[in-house]
Amino acid sequence: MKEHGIISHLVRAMASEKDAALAATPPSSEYTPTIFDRIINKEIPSTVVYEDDKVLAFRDIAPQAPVHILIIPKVRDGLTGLSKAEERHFEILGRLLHTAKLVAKQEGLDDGFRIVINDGPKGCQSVYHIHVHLLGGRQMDWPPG
Ligand code: TR5
Repeated sequence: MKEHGIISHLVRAMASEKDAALAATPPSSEYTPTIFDRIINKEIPSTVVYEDDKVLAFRDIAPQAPVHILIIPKVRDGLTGLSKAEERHFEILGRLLHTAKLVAKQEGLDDGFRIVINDGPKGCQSVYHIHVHLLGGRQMDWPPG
């Protein structure tokens, strides 16, 4: 990804989630890199809270709750979003959710937490590398906006 692309991406991350999602371009191919590739490769710093050979969990740059962590697969394998999930992804999808549970425990979210997976423009997705949002540390509302 070119530098100007990264900067505009960062600026979008600072805007509202909805604005960022509407400005985001779904990838032209399943191989189009995203900002998360650079975070995985440690080319861009992030606050990592959990890492193993398959997944990475790091703090969201624009937290929507006292605890806001993103859990992502290190290899995207076509999973730009949940809507692209196929049978070969069953294991990594389970791993993402299980990691969310582990990290919730690690963060002391014993009274509850929320998991969010945004998909596509109407689902407010702004980064096309599947990710699970783990939100906690405050009372959540229902329905979500
Ligand atoms: O909108 P969706 O569901 O696609 O979630 C993408 C999330 O990535 C948003 O909550 C953003 O705040 C978050 N984000 C975006 C960037 C970023 C990040 N979290 C940590 N570090 C980040 N860097 C360094 N750069 C971003 N552009």
